[in-house]
Amino acid sequence: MYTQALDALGSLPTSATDEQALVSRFEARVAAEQKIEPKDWMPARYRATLIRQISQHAHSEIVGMLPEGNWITRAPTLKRKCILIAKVQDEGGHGAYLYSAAETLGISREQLIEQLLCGKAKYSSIFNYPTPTWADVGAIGWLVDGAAIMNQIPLCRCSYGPYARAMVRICREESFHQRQGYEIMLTLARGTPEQRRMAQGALDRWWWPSLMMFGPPDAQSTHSGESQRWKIKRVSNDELRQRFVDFTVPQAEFLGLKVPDPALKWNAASGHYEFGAIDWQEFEQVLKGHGPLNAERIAARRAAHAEGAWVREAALAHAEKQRARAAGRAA
Ligand code: FAQ
Repeated sequence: MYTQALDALGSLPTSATDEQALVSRFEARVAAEQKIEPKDWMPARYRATLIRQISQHAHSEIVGMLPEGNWITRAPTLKRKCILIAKVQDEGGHGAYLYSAAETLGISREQLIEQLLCGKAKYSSIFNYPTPTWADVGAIGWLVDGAAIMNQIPLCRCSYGPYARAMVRICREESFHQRQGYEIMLTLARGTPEQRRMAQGALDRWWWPSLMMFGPPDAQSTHSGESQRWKIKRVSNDELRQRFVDFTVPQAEFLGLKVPDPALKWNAASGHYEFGAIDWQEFEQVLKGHGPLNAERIAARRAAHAEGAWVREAALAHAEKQRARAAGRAA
């Protein structure tokens, strides 16, 4: 990855006129829907924004394994356990694709992980909430993966090639995740009164944090203007949030569950649901590290990183041995 960064440096402009020409060519390519690839020249802020967004996304996938991972040993049946293991494993895979996509921009995986572990890098607010019941696993699949897909489908058309391609694959898997979550909710909603109460409780807990996942309101979104101009983000935070509400409320009705928002109502004139005010103070608190489980999540990642040190060392030693053997054969 450092080689790619050096290649990019090799094409650094030598004068303001050169720089302007490079910017114009870059913008024309973005406007023409051509993908920007790792070795292409790109503005420094485009690179920095992508590193920030892709790495936050990768960290979210990895930290996102924890809330559901908590239920693997307690899944209600063997079949549910197998499905949940596969789902959580998929999230790990998504994190790995995304770290690789970020590395193409000239930052190493070690640096990215260090930024997560020292608290410098963000990850999605949603993963700082607890999963006290099995229904929370269903609600995560239905709502959190549902919101993730809503946000990620437009990212499949992101102007940066490696991110767009990773998103295509990830979205396919997320769609299975969303359906498995909805199927858990359906089973519970059609079950005993106690199971229905569990399902309703999980919807109550995850509804508002899921709406927050789409990020601050457009008027307060610091990166949207630039990211939309560069076609990293294709659809605004508020527009995606509205799409999610419009899509999900009928699904809750089908389950016979009540969305915990007294202000929620269908507006036939606009063709959209109106919904109540989001508690943005809660969102800010979670982003500042004061959510219900922020400290626990980071502590779990730090412990996993420390406990995995021997695996990284063994993998490096194995790779070195293979390299030496191949070099010996070639000599
Ligand atoms: N949580 O100017 P904007 C998943 C930050 S994957 C934390 O609007 P932007 C799969 C933002 O970074 C879920 N921070 O920012 C799964 C910025 O901070 P900074 C993750 C947030 O980037 C399912 C500041 O606020 N998905 O769920 C959040 O233009 C189930 C200003 O915001 C992605 O990451 C938040 N919710 O738009 C796994 C998708 N929202 O760095 C396991 C890719 C905003 O300036 C189980 N990312 N911030 O200090 C995106 O699409 C965008 O980055 C947004 C935010 C839409 C999240």
